[in-house]
Amino acid sequence: MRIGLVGKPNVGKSTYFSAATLAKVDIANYPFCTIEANVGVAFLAAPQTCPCKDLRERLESDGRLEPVSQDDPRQGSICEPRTGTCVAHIRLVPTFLVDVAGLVPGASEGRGRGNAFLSDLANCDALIQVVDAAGLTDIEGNPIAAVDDVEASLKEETAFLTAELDSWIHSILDDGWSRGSRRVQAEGEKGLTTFLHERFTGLGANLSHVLQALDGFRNQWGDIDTPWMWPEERVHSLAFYLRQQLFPIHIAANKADSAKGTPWDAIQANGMIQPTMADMELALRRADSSGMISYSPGSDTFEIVDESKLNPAQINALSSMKEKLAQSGGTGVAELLSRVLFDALDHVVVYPVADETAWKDGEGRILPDAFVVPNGIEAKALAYKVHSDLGDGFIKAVDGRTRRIVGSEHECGDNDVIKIHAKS
Ligand SMILES: Nc1nc2c(ncn2[C@@H]2O[C@H](COP(=O)(O)OP(=O)(O)O)[C@@H](O)[C@H]2O)c(=O)[nH]1
Ligand SMILES: [Mg+2]
Repeated sequence: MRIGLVGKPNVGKSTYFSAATLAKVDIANYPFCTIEANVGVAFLAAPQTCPCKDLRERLESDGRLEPVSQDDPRQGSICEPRTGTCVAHIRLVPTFLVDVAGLVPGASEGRGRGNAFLSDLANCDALIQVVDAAGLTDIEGNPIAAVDDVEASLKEETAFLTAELDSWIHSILDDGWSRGSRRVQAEGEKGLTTFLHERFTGLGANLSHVLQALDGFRNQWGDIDTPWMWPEERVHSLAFYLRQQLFPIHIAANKADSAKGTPWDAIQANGMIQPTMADMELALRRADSSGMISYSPGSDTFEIVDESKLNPAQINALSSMKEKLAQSGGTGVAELLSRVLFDALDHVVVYPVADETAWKDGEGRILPDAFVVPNGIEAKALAYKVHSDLGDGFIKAVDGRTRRIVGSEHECGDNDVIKIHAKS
């Protein structure tokens, strides 16, 4: 999965990106070694406790494992993740994050990075627009003392992105419009559905997106009969309905630490809205990496490791951060990414293993892989994600919890442990 951060300059995209992709785990070890400069890996806590907790309980009750000792740095976790980590049975799983700079007026007409910018957006599975909830920047991102009306400026800021996307989709529609219209003449409304579906598959459109967009459009404009006669305004409105389906946009109302009240309540979005404090998240993760504090992303507090090693200014800064963090229930940075990945995109974490009893791989590592996959993915499709040979030779799968044999169409759910049998 790939989540894109987008927004006007100076809202905090790069800060958000750095914070979310800064992890103690060794990112250089990540199997995708050559990724573009603006792409990073964010590790997020799996929604459920790692199955290594169940495994530990089973081993303990069989007398094959001692109970967790007080000084266990992994606080009971016994899995051996190939990527990410697991402490206290909180398993971290990877997702790609992209810092998509270049939202400028007229991108849809080729200004700035133009089409490169738009195709970056199209390559993401979900978009988070970072906006300035403190009102410290104008619409072009220039720093200012403060805008007069933050709610109005937030509305303008979000409308700016959707307007660019609408214009871009409109231009794609215009491109083949006479061909699309001819299909409606020949096949009726179904012709338009097929035309749109084909035209926008490259942007991730499926049939249900197209049908839902047409539903909304029909409610506003009535029957789809003579598209060749539609005024520009009506074609643009079709672009609007398509964009709503193709590009749900989640909002990070950033700089929440400096915001007055909750101006993000005024934002209307077709995605989630979450106040965030990206620079605090970055400061906390850096302080944690350097051993000054102990902080887990998503938490609403942290511990100072050794106060005697800090100077009064550091202690002051940390205690003011602690207060703000407690007030807001966390910085929102990791929380928003989790909500987007697990709730909006409806993804789950599945653990493929080679041994359905010991939950190990072929080399004896416990639960080494955690795959982030669409909820309800079929066993055979999961097999393909593990390895194409496993998919091609798929025979059956075994549910590691119930030990039940399941077929290729078995739907996998969150936290499943699955053994796949394949012809070799
Ligand atoms: N007050 C406040 N400032 C922030 C926050 N996040 C980022 N900034 C500041 O906003 C400015 C622009 O940040 P940057 O990440 O470079 O923005 P980008 O242009 O969108 O990538 C920098 O001075 C950051 O320190 C935040 O949560 N609160
Ligand atoms: Mg930047």
